[in-house]
Amino acid sequence: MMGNKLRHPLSKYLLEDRLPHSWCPGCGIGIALGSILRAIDKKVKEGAIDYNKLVLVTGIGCSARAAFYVRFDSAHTIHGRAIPFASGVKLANPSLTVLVFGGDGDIAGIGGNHLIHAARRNMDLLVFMITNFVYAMTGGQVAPTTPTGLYTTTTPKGNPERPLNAIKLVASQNPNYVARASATHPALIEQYTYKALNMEGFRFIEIISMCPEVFGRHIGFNDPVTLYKTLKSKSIVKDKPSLDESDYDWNHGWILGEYVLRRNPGYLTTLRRYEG
Ligand SMILES: Cc1ncc(C[n+]2csc(CCOP(=O)(O)OP(=O)(O)O)c2C)c(N)n1
Repeated sequence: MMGNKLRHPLSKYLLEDRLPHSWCPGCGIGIALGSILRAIDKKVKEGAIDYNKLVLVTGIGCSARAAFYVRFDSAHTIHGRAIPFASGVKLANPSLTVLVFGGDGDIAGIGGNHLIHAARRNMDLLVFMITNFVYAMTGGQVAPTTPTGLYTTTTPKGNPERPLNAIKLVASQNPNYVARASATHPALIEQYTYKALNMEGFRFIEIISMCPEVFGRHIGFNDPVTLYKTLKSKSIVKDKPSLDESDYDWNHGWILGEYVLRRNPGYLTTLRRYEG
């Protein structure tokens, strides 16, 4: 039994009996989740959100396992379908704060169609997409986000495709908030989450993340620290970047920042107007 003094500051939000978690040493998913939980904790302490009304919905993948570890309502659904499941939760009980957390394959690959339409509807969800550039859980296959030219287990001669820019894709619809953060910059994840938590409408935060095992190791990084430092050096923070600056490639890296901030009515507000 641990005394209160030794409890982790985020214990309230984590099912500690499920630990240790399944993420590899050096993986960025835990850093991302920790930063999100710190932002939630601030909001809960300020009385801006109700801890008892938090819901986390995930699909399938390493990132999606976050649903196993949080100590509030969560649903671990099927691959690519976290957004429609979460939309149903929000529509059934609009008083809930509904979060979606998933990998780039889950959210923008198999679930890409749902991503577009939830953004188009300005559905009242906060979606976090972990971009680790591969399908990690299944062994490092090419993902829609894999930078051109990189080795993956299914592109042994290099990825011939250009990566999907989820920032531009989501922004082209009707979302209220679009930002890109990185597990190499946890304070930014916390800051953007804090800002987006109480907004209505569709909010999308892409989080670039380290997968040392089936991404880093496969492209020649022998230890997680070197991969971390490399991703950090490729992450440029910018104040109000333009959407044209959101394209990325492995050589030039990527711009972190807030790409879209609007205060349009969310889906539920719009729906109520139609229902009179
Ligand atoms: C319908 C369906 N297709 C394929 C799979 C196999 N599968 C499980 S996890 C996964 C990849 C997950 O990758 P990503 O969403 O990027 O998450 P990560 O593991 O990188 O966090 C795949 C293809 C599945 N479970 N269900």
